Amino acid sequence: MDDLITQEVIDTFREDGVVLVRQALHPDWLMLIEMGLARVLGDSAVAKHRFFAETEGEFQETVRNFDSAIEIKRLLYDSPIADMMARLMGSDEVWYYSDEFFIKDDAGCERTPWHQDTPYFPVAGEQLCSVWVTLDPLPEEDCLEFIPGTHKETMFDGFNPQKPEDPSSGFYGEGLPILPDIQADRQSFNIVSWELQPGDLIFSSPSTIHGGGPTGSAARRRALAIRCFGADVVYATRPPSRPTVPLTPGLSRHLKPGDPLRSPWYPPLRPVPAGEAYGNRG
Ligand SMILES: O=C(O)CCC(=O)C(=O)O
Repeated sequence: MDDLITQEVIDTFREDGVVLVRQALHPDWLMLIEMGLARVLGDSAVAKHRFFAETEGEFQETVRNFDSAIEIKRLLYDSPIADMMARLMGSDEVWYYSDEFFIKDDAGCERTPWHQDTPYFPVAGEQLCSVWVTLDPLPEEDCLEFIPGTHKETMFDGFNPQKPEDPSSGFYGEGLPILPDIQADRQSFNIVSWELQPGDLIFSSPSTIHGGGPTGSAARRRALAIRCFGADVVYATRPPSRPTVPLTPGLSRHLKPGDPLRSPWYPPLRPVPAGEAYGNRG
């Protein structure tokens, strides 16, 4: 793992808030993700959120698959993903925050609007890390796109998932500035993206501004994002008009702003708890 997460990769992650590591995931782990995706798609109890539901460009998202798919849970305990995140964040301890499938399973699916993730999360701190992996080969224009360096700048309001075509309405509609219309003025921003193969991993800060490519030339774009945090992350509030994402009822009854983000909603991944480790099963 040290040969993949080199000091140069760590420096880029911290400076730019995004870094690509090619062929970092063995096909076994891709198979596990594919099995997890099949399980959540076939499970009628798992809520599927549909974006752009009224248009041909509809795509689906499912969040916190860790709870409903054993494959995603095993991926997080058994694969090197959490170890890579530990190195990138500089934290020996790693907690799970959330995971999300983004399923664009046809040509003509829309873009995921430009946004940051941290406005939706009740968190503050530096040791935050997301990873994004595609199960399908993607041309550069269909990849997840990023604006490096923006993790150190303003936190903007998110887009409203019920109105993704209108980013100007905001998620909370109060308390945070509205993101500029990046898509309408792309040439004014330093946008980066890559041609990708399954197994390539994009690590980013959830505060880095990003937006998801459509399915133009690639008819299929099935991606998994995982978000984790390290020891310096604390509970923080967000504007009260909407709950944070994913829903965590009761969290605010137990934590006050500035408390370390410790709760059963966020299980520890590293060090691997004894009951989840290979070789410790009695
Ligand atoms: O894959 C996409 O289109 C969106 C991904 C995303 O927004 C994320 O991983 O936070």
